[in-house]
Amino acid sequence: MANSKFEYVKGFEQPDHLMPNTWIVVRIDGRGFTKFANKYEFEKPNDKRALDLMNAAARALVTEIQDITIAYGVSDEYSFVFHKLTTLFERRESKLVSTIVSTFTAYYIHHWSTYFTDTPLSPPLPTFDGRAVCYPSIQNLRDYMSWRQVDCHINNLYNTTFWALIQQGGKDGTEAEQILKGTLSADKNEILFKQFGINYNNEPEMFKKGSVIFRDYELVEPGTHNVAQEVEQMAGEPTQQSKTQRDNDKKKRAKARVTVEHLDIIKDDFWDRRPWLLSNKP
Ligand code: DGT
Ligand code: MG
Ligand code: MG
Ligand code: MG
Ligand code: MG
Repeated sequence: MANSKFEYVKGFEQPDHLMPNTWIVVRIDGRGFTKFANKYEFEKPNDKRALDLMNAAARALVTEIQDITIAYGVSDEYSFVFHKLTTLFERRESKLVSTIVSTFTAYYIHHWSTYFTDTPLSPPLPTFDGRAVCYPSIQNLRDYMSWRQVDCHINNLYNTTFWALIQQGGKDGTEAEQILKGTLSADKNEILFKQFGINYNNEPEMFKKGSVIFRDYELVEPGTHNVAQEVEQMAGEPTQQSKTQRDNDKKKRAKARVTVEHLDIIKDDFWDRRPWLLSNKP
C-alpha cells in the first residue's frame, strides 16, 4: 500500500533517537507494588521469593538483549544499562523503553509460579513503568549505579530496623517511626544489635546490596594489566575492529554466562576486575 493518500499521517511521528555515544539506562519500576506486595503477602521488609523473581526476569531479559552491559536491581525496580555504542532500534527511546518494560513484565509473569508456588496470579496483574536516561561519561554512569546502591542500603537499614521494632519489639508503625526519626546509621545498627540481637552485617547480601547482573568472562586479577584495553581506553574512541573480530566478540558474548551477584558496585574493585563491562567495545 505504498503512497496511499493516508500515508501523510506517518509524518506526525516524532523522532526520539537518544543522544549518541552515551550510556543509556532504562529503569523499570513496579506499579503500585505497595498494594501488590500486600495482596500476595510479601514478607516484610524483604521477601526472598519476590526478589528472586525480579532477578529471574531481569536475567532472562539480559540474556535475550545482548546490548545490555549490566543491570542493577533493588526492591521493585531494575536498571538496565545499554552500552554507549549500542545501535539497537537506532537508539529510539520509545522502542527501547517499551521493549524492556514488556519483555521484563512477560518474564516476571512467566516465572511467577516458580517462586510463588502456592499462589497463582490474578488480576490486577503486575505491571511496570519505565524511563530512559542518557549518561555521557563513565563517571556519571557509575555515580548513577552508586546512587541506586546507596539507596538500597539506606532503605534496607531503615526498613530492617523499622520492622524489627514492630515484629519483635511490639511497637506500632507510628511508634517505630518516632523512634527512628533523626537517627543515623550507627543508631539503627545499635538498636538492631542491642534490642534484637541482630548484627546488620550478617543480613543477606541480596537485601543489603541489591542484585547485579552481567556477563561473566574471566576475572582480571587486580594489579594486572590488559594492554590492549588500556590503549583503547586512552584513545577514548572505539578501536577499529575487523568484521571477524566483531563477530567473534559477538559469539563470545552470546556464550558468556549471565550471572546474578550481590556485590559492592560503588568501589572501584568491581569494575577494575571486570574491565569488559565499561570497555569501548560494544
Ligand atoms: P509506584 O512505583 O509509584 O507505582 O508505587 P509503589 O507502591 O510501587 O512504590 P515504590 O516503587 O516507591 O516502592 C516499592 C514498594 O514495593 C514498597 O512499598 C515496598 C514494596 N516492596 C518491594 N519489594 C518488597 C519486598 O520484598 N517485600 C515487601 N513487603 N514489600 C516490597
Ligand atoms: Mg515510584
Ligand atoms: Mg513501584
Ligand atoms: Mg520502587
Ligand atoms: Mg512491527
